[in-house]
Amino acid sequence: MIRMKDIIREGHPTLRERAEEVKFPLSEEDRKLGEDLLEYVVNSQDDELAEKYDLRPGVGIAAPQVNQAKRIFALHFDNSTGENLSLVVFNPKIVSHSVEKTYLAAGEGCLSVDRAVPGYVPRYARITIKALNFDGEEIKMRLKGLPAIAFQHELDHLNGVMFFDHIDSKNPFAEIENAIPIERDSAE
Ligand code: 4LI
Ligand code: NI
Repeated sequence: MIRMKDIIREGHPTLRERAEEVKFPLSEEDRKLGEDLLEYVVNSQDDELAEKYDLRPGVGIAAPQVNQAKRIFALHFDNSTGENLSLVVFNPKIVSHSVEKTYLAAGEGCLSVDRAVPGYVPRYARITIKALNFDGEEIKMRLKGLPAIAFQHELDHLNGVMFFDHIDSKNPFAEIENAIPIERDSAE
C-alpha cells in the first residue's frame, strides 16, 4: 500500500525526468504499480482510511511520484451527482483538445508539493485521450472539467513537468484568455 512516505517531493530528480513507455504484456511489477496507484487515490478519498493511514486526498497520482519513472497514472472521481470515473492508464496521450481553456479558480495541489503555490494553471477545457488498459487494449475517451484538468496534471508528471511551471510568475492570477474557471466546490 502506498503511503505519504512513499511519495517523493519537489526537488527529487525523478519528478523532472521523462518517464519510460510501459511494455506489454504488462510485467507483474507494472500491473501491481497500476493497482497500487489506483488504491491510493481511492483510499485517500475515504475520510476514515485517509485519517488512519495519513493519506493526503487526491484525484490523481502518477508513477514518477512513487519514484518509478514509468508512463502510468491513476485517476479516481467519485461524484455523488456527476459521473464516476476510475481508471489506470498506461502510455497515455492527448490526441486532440479544445481551443477553449479552463483552470481551477482555487489553484492546483499536488501530492509531491508540500506548499500552496498560488496561481492559475491553464489547461485545455476538453481533451480526447488514448491510452492502454491493464490488458493492453486501447482506451479512447473524451474528458472535460476536473477529470480533464487532472489528466493533464498527471500526464505532465510523466514528462517531468510540475503544475507550477505553467503559472505566470509575474502575475499568478493574470486572466487566462479564452478560459472558463472551475470554482472550488466542483472538485467535490
Ligand atoms: C477530500 C476528499 C481548494 C484548494 C479547491 C478532498 C475527497 C485547492 C481546489 C478531495 C484546490 C476529495 C484537488 C487538485 C485542487 C488547492 C490532485 C479535494 C482531492 C480537491 C482533490 C490533480 C490538481 C489534483 C479544487 C492550492 C492532489 N486536487 N484540489 N487541485 N479533493 N482536490 N489537483 N485544487 N489549492 N491533487 O489545492 O489530485 S489536478 Cl476528491
Ligand atoms: Ni501532482
